[in-house]
Amino acid sequence: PTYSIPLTTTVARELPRCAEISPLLRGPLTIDFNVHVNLTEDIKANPKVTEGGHYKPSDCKALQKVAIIIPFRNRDSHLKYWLHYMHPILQRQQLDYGVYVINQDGDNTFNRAKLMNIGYAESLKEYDYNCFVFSDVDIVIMDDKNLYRCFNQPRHLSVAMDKFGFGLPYHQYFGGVSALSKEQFRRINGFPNTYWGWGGEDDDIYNRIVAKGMSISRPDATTGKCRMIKHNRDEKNGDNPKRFDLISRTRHTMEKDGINSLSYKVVKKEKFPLYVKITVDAGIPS
Ligand code: UDH
Ligand code: NGS
Repeated sequence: PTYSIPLTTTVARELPRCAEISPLLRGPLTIDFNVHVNLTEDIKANPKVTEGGHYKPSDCKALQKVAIIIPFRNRDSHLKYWLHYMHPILQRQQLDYGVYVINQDGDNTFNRAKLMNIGYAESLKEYDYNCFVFSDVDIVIMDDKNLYRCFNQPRHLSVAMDKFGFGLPYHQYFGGVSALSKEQFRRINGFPNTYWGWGGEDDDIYNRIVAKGMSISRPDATTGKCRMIKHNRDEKNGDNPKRFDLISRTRHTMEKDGINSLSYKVVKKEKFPLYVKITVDAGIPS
């Protein structure tokens, strides 16, 4: 008998694991919010980012699958800068990542922590993420060695913000940008859903972490430098008068207020070239 031998064969080859520290990192960066940024140009400048703001290295297997979650409402001008600066950095960090902008629909009081819970839940419907970076839309790191990935302990990344004189405002501060592995997030029952308006939700998350016997991992204050876009107080995000009472009771409330009690409705899901925007009905203050 005669056999025909295929002329080409495709062998599925496993990529090598990416290096522990990416060789593409540059160190300190200039971040300037006065430069002109243009979304169309940024889309062109990031050709390897696929629809929905997803990227993974083509020459090595990323060490983690990272969902980047941005709580959002009416901050398009800030988002433009975030996308402009962060996409190139995240690619140099050799992450397998996706960007999720969780947009609170309507004009009820803002709820940052609940939006971050929603981002966790929604991103997991799309991909098998094992690390979640939660980032304010107005913060950009000044050193690409500050990695947007997860560590053995919950990670705080925005440890030296310009507005705090490049240091922490207080030792327990956990606001701005943070990263938790799926396991760490589940261990603390996610974030509280009950902080409506400004303040305290990040302190509640800190309390949850400590209550579960974990500690905070941080980069040093040089690597951890970052800039925040100056802005005025938003509408419908005034100081939450209940925040001090709430943070005094985290240990009692965290088991029933969190990812296990999360309820919301997706209003719209849009895939843009550099991010996914999920518009949600987060409910009304209780
Ligand atoms: N956010 C929105 N829209 C809002 C409110 C908050 O997108 O209407 C998101 C955004 O990602 C922001 C984050 O939630 O970065 C944190 O909210 P914030 O910016 O209100 O908190 P921050 O501490 O500012 O950055 C507090 C008010 C600053 C007033 C300064 C007056 N000089
Ligand atoms: C604390 C807030 C935090 C807030 C931090 C920094 O007082 O939520 O200030 O705020 N805690 C409480 O109010 C209980 S900032 O200077 O960025 O506006 O993150």
